Amino acid sequence: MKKKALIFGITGQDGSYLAEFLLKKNYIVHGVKRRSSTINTERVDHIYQEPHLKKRTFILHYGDITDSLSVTRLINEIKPNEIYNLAAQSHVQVSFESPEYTANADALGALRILEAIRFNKLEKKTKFYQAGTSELYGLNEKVPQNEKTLFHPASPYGVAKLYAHWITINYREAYNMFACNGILFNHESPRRGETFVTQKIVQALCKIKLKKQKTLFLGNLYSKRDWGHAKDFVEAMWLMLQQKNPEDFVIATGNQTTVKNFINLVSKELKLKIRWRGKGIKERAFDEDNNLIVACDKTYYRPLEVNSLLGDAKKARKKLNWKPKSSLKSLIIDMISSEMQKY
Ligand code: NAP
Ligand code: F7E
Repeated sequence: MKKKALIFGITGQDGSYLAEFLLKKNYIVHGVKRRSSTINTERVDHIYQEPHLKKRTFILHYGDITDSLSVTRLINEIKPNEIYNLAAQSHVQVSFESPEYTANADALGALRILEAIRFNKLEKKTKFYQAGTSELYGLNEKVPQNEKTLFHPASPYGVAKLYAHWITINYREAYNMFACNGILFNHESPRRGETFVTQKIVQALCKIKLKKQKTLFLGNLYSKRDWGHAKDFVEAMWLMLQQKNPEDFVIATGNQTTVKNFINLVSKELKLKIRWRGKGIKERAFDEDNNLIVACDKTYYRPLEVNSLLGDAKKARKKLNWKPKSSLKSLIIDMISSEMQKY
């Protein structure tokens, strides 16, 4: 019998890669999409067209992680073997503007799924994956960060995800459920949302190269992130649910880069020669003809910044036999080539 997976957050970056991955593994994939006034299924629409995937079973349902009834009903109808909770208001800066909604979706969303598994008496059948985050480490800059590093979240997003992390452990310990947290460091791809910094930089510099945009405005250029490729990271989610026992795992590349260096790397790939001048919010980059290419804008600074994230994924390497396949350079090339194809 084919296994059934249910993905909350199927229309997002990770949801779309995970759906492709599970379909290739012969799962029946169910996904939950939200009602929206514009089409929000662009990241998964191709699944119906791709010859190697289209014969597989892929079903989308309407639902919302803030709506217990829809969550409970879907889990009851589908009775999945595996549930992946990737649904979230996932933008850290936006979480400062919409803290209550972020808590409702990102913290209580996990609880609603866990409780629905219990309510439907599926504790023995259904395994649960919770999309945890390196944002849990927040102000704890002791690097590299691993499963034992203390959490100190620095945003309403991070605090909401802390609740989701612990409620997942609580249901595992109290009800013996197969529930795991993946503590995933930043992962990007051509499908990354346009307001996250890597995609914003790639899209703007491609447009600047093609003379379709003049200047890219950003916030803090000096935060350091451990950026991997989303395609590699979704495999780790699945591997966690194939283990004998449920455990939590850090998933990361183990390499750290500043936002400024990411700009330099993208510029290099695009053969855009840029030179930096000034300091702090006045720091700017110019091209050879002295055109302003990058400038800082206080709109993009956060009330509190997470300065340094660097993951230690030794446990995943050892127990899941997982390691990233993509380098930062190949991630950047992938993102640039996908962006350039649009023109
Ligand atoms: P994403 O692209 O922002 O996708 C989020 C998904 O959640 C979308 O499908 C979105 O639907 C859905 N969603 C949001 N609110 C919802 C609600 N109320 N009900 C149902 N669905 C809802 O995020 P991602 O990068 O794929 O990340 C996936 C998960 O991993 C998220 O939980 C994120 O917090 C976490 N995470 C991400 C990273 C990373 O670097 N990417 C790292 C660590 C953890 P719409 O398409 O309709 O908006
Ligand atoms: O910011 C700085 C910003 O929004 C990265 C989410 O997937 O990963 C992501 O959260 C850094 C920050 O990602 C701009 O201040 C500068 O220091 O791309 P980001 P994030 O905040 O690290 C974690 C692991 C998640 O779990 C989240 O869901 O870049 N930065 N200038 C900027 N960031 C943005 N977005 N826009 C700027 O203009």
